[in-house]
Amino acid sequence: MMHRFLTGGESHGPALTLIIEGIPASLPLPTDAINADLVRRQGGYGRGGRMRIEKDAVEVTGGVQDGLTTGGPIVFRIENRDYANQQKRAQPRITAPRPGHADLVGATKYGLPDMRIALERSSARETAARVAAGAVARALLAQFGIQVGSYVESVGDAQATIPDVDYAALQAAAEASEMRCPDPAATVEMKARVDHARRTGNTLGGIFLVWATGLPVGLGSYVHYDRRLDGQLAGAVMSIQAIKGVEIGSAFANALREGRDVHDQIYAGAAGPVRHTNRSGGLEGGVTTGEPLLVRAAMKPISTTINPLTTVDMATGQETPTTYQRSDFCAVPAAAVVGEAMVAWVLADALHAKLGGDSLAEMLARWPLPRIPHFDPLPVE
Ligand code: EPS
Repeated sequence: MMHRFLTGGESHGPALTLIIEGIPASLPLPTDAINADLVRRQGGYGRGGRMRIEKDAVEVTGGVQDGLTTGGPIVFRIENRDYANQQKRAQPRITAPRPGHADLVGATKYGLPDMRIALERSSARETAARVAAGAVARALLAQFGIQVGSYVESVGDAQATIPDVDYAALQAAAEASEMRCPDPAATVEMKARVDHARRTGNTLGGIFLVWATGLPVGLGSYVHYDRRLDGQLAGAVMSIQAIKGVEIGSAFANALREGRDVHDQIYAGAAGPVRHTNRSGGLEGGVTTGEPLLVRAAMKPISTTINPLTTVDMATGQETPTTYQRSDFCAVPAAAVVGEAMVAWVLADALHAKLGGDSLAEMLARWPLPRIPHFDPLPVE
């Protein structure tokens, strides 16, 4: 791995801190672009009261000078505006875990006297820092013409019909939708499902797709398990809070088909081999094919529900309904933006591993990469 990042901080602590290591020097890094992604993550129909309080933005405290990376660790601080309110609120001890959240496993694993301590760090608030890391990765990828975007395919059982248009057009439509869904009719249906969940004290999950275009052939490798890009992508996306399934291309549908109906056949085009399908999702042998990368993820419904679930109060040993403070009803649109960040992060690292270099100029000197292998023509007899 060329790049690393660590996040620190709690959901209702003073701030989130992000340290990024390994980004090449002299990369233009406008703070506005990072903050624009933070705003995108805060959006989406179905968010709870917290998003009306937060105004996420990075304070850059290291690794950037005059808008360019220095090669040193990049350090960001994202303020939690709710911290001030939290200081004034009484914080009763939590002893009854919410099923689906990290409350019970966290308190058991770390021997915590109060499940609130586990809740604070396991919270998806941490994804604000991940999106900032992803924005840095995105800035690096953009130098090479690589774009990353996302859209929501379903929320609950409301499913979009995605037209077969280019990804830039889908991105524009997704940005215009309150559900990050390029299908306007499905957006209406999804919002109705969220309204129903809100009315009935329930929550909803869904499925989103992250795409990347402009990729070279040859990111990742088949030579070791930990260099396979599909494994890295699945791990990175699965690590997002509430993500429980990841698929590359049409993997689950492919498993139901015969091989001749799955593999993306290779045809002779004017400028080299071409494919007319992309069921592999842009990866063969854990290596990018140069086709669009397609990563789909399933998010479970949020585990904090107004209408309670049954749990056990660990202080009394008695069954009890869960208690509710505040939460989102559906965060699939936000999760899609976090998915973009994690995919961008993995791709930027793989690109840097492929090209090498300590500065952007050193990386660009090795660009573009060949798109087809070189074979000497067969000797004429
Ligand atoms: C979260 C609970 C909610 C969400 C939060 C994740 O926060 P609160 O408990 O303050 O209402 O809004 O997400 C964010 C704060 C965010 O920035 O995405 C949880 O328990 O995971």
